Amino acid sequence: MKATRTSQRPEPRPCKYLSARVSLLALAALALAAALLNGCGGSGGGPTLSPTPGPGSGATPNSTPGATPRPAADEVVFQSDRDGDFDIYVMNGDGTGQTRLTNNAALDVEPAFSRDGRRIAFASDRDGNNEIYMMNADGSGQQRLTRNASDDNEPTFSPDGRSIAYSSIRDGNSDIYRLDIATRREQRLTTGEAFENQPVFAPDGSVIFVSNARDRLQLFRVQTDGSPPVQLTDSPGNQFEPAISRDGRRLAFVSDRDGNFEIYSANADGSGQRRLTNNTAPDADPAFSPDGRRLVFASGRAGNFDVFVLDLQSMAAPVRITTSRATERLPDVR
Ligand SMILES: [Ca+2]
Ligand SMILES: [Ca+2]
Ligand SMILES: [Ca+2]
Ligand SMILES: [Ca+2]
Repeated sequence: MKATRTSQRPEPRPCKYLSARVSLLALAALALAAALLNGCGGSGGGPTLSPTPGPGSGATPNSTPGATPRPAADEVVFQSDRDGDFDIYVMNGDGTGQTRLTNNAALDVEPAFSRDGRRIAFASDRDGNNEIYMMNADGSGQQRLTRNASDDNEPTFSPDGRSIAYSSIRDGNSDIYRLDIATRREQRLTTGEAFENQPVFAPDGSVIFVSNARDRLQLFRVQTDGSPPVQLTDSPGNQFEPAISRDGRRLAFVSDRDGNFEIYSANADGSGQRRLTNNTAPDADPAFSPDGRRLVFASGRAGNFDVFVLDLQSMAAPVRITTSRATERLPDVR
């Protein structure tokens, strides 16, 4: 989620990470909204606190019978520019214990936990352009995984932790690639002239992503066996920033169909869409908790981007777990 963004602010670096993500949005004539979404050049939205989904909008992910629900204290990884440039941070699920994992003047963005929670993949331009990196969950052992002159962004671990999917503009427009971590062999998963980005690995090993192949942004799914992508949504407006629950049954994503960025849920095939947020500020970056009962996301509803937690069962008002006036975005949960 991220290449040369559409920021109108003078300082380019804090917004550069949004390149690939914003290039899609710009194509969709969403430059202004994208700027708001990115927290670049916009106020981040109004101060509304109304989370209120309408009746029937509560998503109730299926849970495994007999499974012990994880406590609310899942760990959340996110990106913040609170110390002057974007770095990766972690915190407890209630917002306590916020700790910086990367510490340099480069952009360190787009963190994603491995399924076992032991590693974090992220993108950084510390070596000159955006590359995919991996580190242990405590920030140690940082290593570069890609090495080329184009921007590589939006890493997501495969369910077995052996590969990472990501977006790259190395072939002229943004496409989805997969990297085998052990061999460093790379596989291109999408082709063609459309822009594909924002990949997330599903539990079955397929990859869900965003494409403008059908004019607007819609969600697609592609297998890694070379078969063509399957379109999941054909909805009004633009659909982007997908997330999938660990049982593979539920999607969450962002859509602008109702006039601003709201978070929606759907079944894995794109059916049964429901709006989960309803306010004038941008709501973005959804990620499911491991038990599927909560959604962590970023919202500008407090005047700048912060991380919030939404209980999908009670659908009570989301809880804000960061309070910095800086930009906190792209949370992931373990
Ligand atoms: Ca940094
Ligand atoms: Ca690169
Ligand atoms: Ca909103
Ligand atoms: Ca903030």
